[in-house]
Amino acid sequence: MFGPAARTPREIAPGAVHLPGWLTPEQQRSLVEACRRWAVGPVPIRHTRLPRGGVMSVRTVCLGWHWSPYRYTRTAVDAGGGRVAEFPGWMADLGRRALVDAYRDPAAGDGYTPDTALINFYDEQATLGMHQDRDERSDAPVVSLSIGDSCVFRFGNTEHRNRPWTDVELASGDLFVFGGPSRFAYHGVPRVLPGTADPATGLSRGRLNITIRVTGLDDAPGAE
Ligand SMILES: O=C(O)CCC(=O)C(=O)O
Repeated sequence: MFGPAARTPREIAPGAVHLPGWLTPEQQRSLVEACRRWAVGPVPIRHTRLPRGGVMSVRTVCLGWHWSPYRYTRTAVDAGGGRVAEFPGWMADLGRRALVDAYRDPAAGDGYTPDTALINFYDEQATLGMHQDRDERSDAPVVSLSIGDSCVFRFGNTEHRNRPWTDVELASGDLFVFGGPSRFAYHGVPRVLPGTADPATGLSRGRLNITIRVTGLDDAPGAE
C-alpha cells in the first residue's frame, strides 16, 4: 500500500522505527535488479556457514565489506576469496534519506556514512534467529529495506534473545531503522509469508532484505 496513511512512522521501541511503504515501486524494481547482479558476483550469493557447523537458511551477498561469522573483511574469506562489490554512493544517500524520514528530523542523516550492506534473500522456508548486529565498531543506526514477500520481523530487547519482543509485519517497500537505545536490540525473522509478494517488483517469490550499516572499520595494510 502506498499513500500518506502508509507513510506514518511507527516507533516500535526508542530509536526503532517502522515506516511502511517507504520505497516506491520503481525503487523496489531497481533494487531487485541491482541485487540480482550482485548475487552473481564478484562474490556470489551464498548460504553462510556458522562456526559450529550449521548453515544459515538465508542466502547473503555483501557490498563494501564481506560479513562472515563474526567479522568484516574486504575479501570473501569464506566464499572464494574475491573482493566484494563496492558499496555504492547512491545507497549511502538512500540510507541518509531513510534516517531523515524515519526520525522525522532533517538533520538525522548528517554525518551518516554507511560503508556496507548485507543483502539477504529468504526463500519461503528461510528464517533468521534472534541475534544482535554487533560486528560493527560503530553504534550508527542500521537501515533495513524489505522487498518481495512480507515477513514477521521480531524486534526484541538489548539484554537477551527472549521476550519481551514486538512482532512487526514487514511488507515490500517497508523501511525499518534501529538506532540509539535500540541499536543493539536482538531481532530476527521467524517467518516469511509466502504468496504475499507483488511480482511487479521483479521478485515474485521470496523476500529480499537489505541492511545498510556503518562498520566503523578502516582498511589496514595487509587487511583481508
Ligand atoms: O531480514 C530482516 O528483516 C532482518 C535482517 C537482519 O536481521 C540482519 O541482516 O542482521
